[in-house]
Amino acid sequence: AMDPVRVLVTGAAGQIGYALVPMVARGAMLGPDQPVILHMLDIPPAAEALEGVKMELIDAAFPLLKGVVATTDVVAACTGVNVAVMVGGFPRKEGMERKDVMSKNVSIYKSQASALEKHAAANCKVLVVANPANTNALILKEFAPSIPEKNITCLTRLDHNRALGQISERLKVHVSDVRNVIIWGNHSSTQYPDVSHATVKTQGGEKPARELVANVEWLQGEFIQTVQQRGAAIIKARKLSSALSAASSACDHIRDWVLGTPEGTWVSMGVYSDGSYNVPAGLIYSFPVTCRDGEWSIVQGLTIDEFSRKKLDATAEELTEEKALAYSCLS
Ligand code: NAX
Repeated sequence: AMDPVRVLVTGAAGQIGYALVPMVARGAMLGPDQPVILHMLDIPPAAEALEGVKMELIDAAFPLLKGVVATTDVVAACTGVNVAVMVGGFPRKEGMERKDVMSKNVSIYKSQASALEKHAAANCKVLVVANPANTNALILKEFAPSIPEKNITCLTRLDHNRALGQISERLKVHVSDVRNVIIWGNHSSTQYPDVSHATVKTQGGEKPARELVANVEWLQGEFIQTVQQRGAAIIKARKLSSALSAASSACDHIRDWVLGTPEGTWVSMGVYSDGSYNVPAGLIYSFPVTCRDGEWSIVQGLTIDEFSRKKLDATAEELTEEKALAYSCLS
């Protein structure tokens, strides 16, 4: 029998946490044969709700779930974890300055970085979901210098999946027949959903999505805006932000990272930039990646046209500003 993998979910008493923990316990993140032990962290005001989630996990009698740790103690939460999904954070409330929200999250991610560095299992893989996701991941990386930078990522898979969904709806094809869209940059409204290299499986073979859509205006306009603004559209409709789709995408992100991407398919992940595609090194930026043997690598050699170049640069610029703002919160 396989040893259980310990999966940390922070902010586990929140909306995304509530959707995510049963998915992990059912094997959607690490596969249908992989036993798991869930570590759930939240803050004291949410301790009772967190205990309720633990009760429900017990009541669901998941065969793969070998244990549950529900705690408000960061050290207990981080000890021995192999995968850490960081969903907890400080939300932006009405009337709050960007800098104030940043400053709260910088201090949370700084202290959780230290706890992970000291207590997580060697080679722990980290996924930051909480906003500002790219910059929280960057802070986590800076304050956990002994965790390899390859192990620290942020979630843009939800945006990636949203882009697949929009192409599938437009062409009336199944979403699993669409692949290789790209989300470049920040998980924010400056992200660039790019279909330049996307393909669609048809009866006549694989065709470029651009050719099938055959409407550059839509692809460069409404499509991009719909993906960029999808989070806001969900809030408007549900009066709550995306939760099940965020949880499902977090599972996709970790699953592909650990178990590998299918041959010929790439996915989008926020990773530490090495300067590929002339994106400034030292940002956590979303790139197209393939994964193998538990490691991601940035897909190289894609052509970037002038339209795309501007979009890649604009979202990089925003991330550079966010990085400066985060650093100004440290002093
Ligand atoms: P909720 O407010 O429902 O849940 C957040 C939970 O985190 C709460 O239970 C809160 O008590 C807890 N928390 C706060 N500070 C904490 C700390 N220091 N340690 C541990 N837990 C802490 O928000 P939810 O809708 O679940 O969203 C969570 C985060 O995901 C938000 O930051 C949100 O902006 C972000 N999102 C990111 C997405 C992405 O694609 N990267 C998409 C969905 C989502 O909007």
